[in-house]
Amino acid sequence: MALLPILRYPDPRLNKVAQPVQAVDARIKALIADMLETMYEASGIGLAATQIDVHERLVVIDTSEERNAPLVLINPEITWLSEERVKGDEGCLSVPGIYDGVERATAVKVTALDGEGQSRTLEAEGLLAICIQHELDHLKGKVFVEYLSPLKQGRIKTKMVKSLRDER
Ligand code: K1U
Ligand code: ZN
Repeated sequence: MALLPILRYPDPRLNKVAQPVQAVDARIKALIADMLETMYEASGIGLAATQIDVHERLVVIDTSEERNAPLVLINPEITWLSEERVKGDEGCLSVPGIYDGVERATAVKVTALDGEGQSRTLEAEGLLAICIQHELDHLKGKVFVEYLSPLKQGRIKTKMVKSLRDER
């Protein structure tokens, strides 16, 4: 297994649209293992393949307190979003240190393949529903800060570019 580098906003590769996974084969299974290791090491609750510069429809999630309930979604599609909405603070491993409010559906239904290539449907609410919407946005090339005002986006971009420069 390996830790994978996570792209940092405003890297334009975060805006690429992911393509469907063609086969759940040994390459995809190895990628899932690496993505889970990377997500746990970064203390995240989710990670989309886009964030590690792989533009295929694959996300890993674990919103459990115990960090022992990995969820793998391959070629996920949201089939239903609740009308009820909630605005809550989100973070992103690609935008470290930034938390801000985004309005999301409180519940979703999703279809996807699991890590063995089996077809699954899932109903989610609470943090899991929010995380699924956030991760599926990554697959569409959308980062959560792009829901914020142009003024906030500009400030966040400046802060991220500065902190990347300072790290180098
Ligand atoms: O996509 C990502 O970068 C992962 C992201 C997922 C996410 C967090 C919060 C709301 C929606 C989606 C994170 O894991 S951010 C980091 C984090 O540690 C965290 C933030 C809020 C709750 C729990 C964990
Ligand atoms: Zn994110």
